[in-house]
Amino acid sequence: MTKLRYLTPATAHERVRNKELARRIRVAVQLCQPKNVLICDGSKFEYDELCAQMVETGTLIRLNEKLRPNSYAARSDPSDVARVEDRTFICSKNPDDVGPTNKWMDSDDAMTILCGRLDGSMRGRTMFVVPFAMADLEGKICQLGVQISDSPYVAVTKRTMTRLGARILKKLGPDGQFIPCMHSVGAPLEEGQEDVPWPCNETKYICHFKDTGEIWSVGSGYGGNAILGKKCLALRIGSNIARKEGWLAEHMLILGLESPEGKKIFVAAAFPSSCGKTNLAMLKPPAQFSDWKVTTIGDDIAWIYKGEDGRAWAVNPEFGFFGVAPGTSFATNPNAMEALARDCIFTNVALTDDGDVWWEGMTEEKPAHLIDWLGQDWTPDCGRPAAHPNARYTCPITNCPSLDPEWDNPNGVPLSAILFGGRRATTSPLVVEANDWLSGVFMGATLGSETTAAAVGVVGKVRRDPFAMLPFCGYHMGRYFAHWLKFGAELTEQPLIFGVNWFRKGPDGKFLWPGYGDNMRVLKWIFERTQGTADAHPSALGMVPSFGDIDLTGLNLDEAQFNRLMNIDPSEWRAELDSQGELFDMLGVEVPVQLLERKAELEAAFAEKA
Ligand code: SAT
Ligand code: MN
Repeated sequence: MTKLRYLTPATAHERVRNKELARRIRVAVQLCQPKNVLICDGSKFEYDELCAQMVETGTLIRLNEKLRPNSYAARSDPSDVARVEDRTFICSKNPDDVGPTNKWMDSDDAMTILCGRLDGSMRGRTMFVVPFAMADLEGKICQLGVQISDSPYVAVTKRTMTRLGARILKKLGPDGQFIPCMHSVGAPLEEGQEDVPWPCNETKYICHFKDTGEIWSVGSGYGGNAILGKKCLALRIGSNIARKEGWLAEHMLILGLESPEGKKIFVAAAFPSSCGKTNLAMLKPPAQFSDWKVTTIGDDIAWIYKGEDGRAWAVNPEFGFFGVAPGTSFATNPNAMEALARDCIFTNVALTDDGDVWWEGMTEEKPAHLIDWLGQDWTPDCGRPAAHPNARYTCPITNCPSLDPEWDNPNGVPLSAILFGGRRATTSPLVVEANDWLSGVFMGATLGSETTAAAVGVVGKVRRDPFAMLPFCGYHMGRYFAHWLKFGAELTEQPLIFGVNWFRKGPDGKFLWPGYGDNMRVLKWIFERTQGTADAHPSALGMVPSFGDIDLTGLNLDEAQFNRLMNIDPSEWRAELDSQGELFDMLGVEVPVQLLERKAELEAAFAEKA
């Protein structure tokens, strides 16, 4: 029988040909003192074995094989349920490198703290060495990383979320460079000590070393805190690499949009975490648009570069989805529901009595009894949510029925449009087309959104979230704006830029726009704008559709309601510009002067008439 090949810590590094990786393994072993070492090959056998072990230890619960084949549920520690922005640091020698929107720490101080926290932190545990690639190995901007982790949950999740395994080590060769990612849950097991299902540490540090490109995370096993290829590498370190190399690392979905005539465009869209990126990426057009096709390339991250043809090309560096479960249903996102039918790991969802999963919004009728995400009995009248609002699924991208045939093209896809969207109850209209790249960049730079459960903290408060990158831009935000302007100026054909808001509410507090599949109507107008076939009229913010320009057939939405959805209210915008000004003031002299000029232009347009 085949077995996982655990290595003796002291000699594990000898099994690795890459010299730098061997050195790092040796150092990590000395520092963290694991029980043994496993170099992950990314095989299905390895995945199944590690999952089986986690079932034994209680970290995973195997779901009913008939209802949810090859799938598991995990319950995290209640203190470890989301990204922790106030424990996330960009470390460098110079505080000015990271700007006021990031938490800075001196890199030497950070290393001293981290080494202290990691000292003996893997005692009694296996140290997994996980070689992975972000983006296709043949692609120009593919980045290789190696994550060292003491979490088997992280090791298996990374197999779903990244291109993982032996071929990465082969590609690295003896001298190849990679991004080192060091991770520990920070919960050593002493001799005879019983383990808990979700080991973690109350004290968390997620550190990005700007000067060396390393990532070190200790204390958490959840999502972006622990799956270090995602926000840490693909965005925070990625944005630094992108700036140096002249491309963009963005918090964006990528979708394909094909008209009934067979004309196809590709669109990228930035929304803050938990604002419906996955739903838009997998949108299923409503019945009257069934001759339109929406296809999925990515749901969270886009790396955008200038192609040889001078256009902006985008790749999804990921390999799977780590999506928000609550709210996902056959009504809101049927493609996701099909993708989740098998091969998934669910975290912090509720369990049904027949061994399946459930979360708020999955079905209209709530089950009569569940085990909630805390492991407690749950009934509809108990007054607690059954799933945590940031409960997530991990699912292979290839499960997705709307997957675009180009999803793994190493060159990516050429973009015709870029969307910026926030969650705004007021102020922002359903859709606006920027007049040019500069006003589009201004839209991105001043994006605001109500906070969600994806990060620990208050939910529902409007905060500025430039480019939906506030928690993910690994350097000074003002310089990032300048980088966007420069990138656009170098393109020979720029994508059109649009601002969208699916979340506007009426005075009764109800959403004015149905959203979900009906967003197809807005996508169709955007498609037609890229082809020059849809009408629009100028407004202070940019080109906007009039009633009749967006196809509303079959929707019960009259002209007055449409106008409310599209309303650009000068007094709301004066307040909005003031709030945008606070962000610009905070970023100081680094804000490109063109953006300040654009702001002045808008201020003049919205000024109170004397
Ligand atoms: O960063 S996570 O991967 O935990 C999820 C998100 O915030 O989008
Ligand atoms: Mn995200």
